Amino acid sequence: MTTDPVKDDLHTVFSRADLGGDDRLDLMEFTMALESLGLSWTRAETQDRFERADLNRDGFISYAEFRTLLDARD
Ligand SMILES: [Ca+2]
Repeated sequence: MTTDPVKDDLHTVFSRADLGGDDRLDLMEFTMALESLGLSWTRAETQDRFERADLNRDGFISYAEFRTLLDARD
């Protein structure tokens, strides 16, 4: 339970995009998450953000990495 609606929304977006249910997003799932946030990045931008967001370079975006990416956006 949290009182932070933005955090709740982000977690909902993350969970819905996480089709594999493994608490991490691959590039396709990551793209879906961005689309549901209304972020219209090109394929190249999405790929670039994905690689930047993947801080531990495991090829997937964890929720912590997802949060870090979105907290850092302008
Ligand atoms: Ca990662």
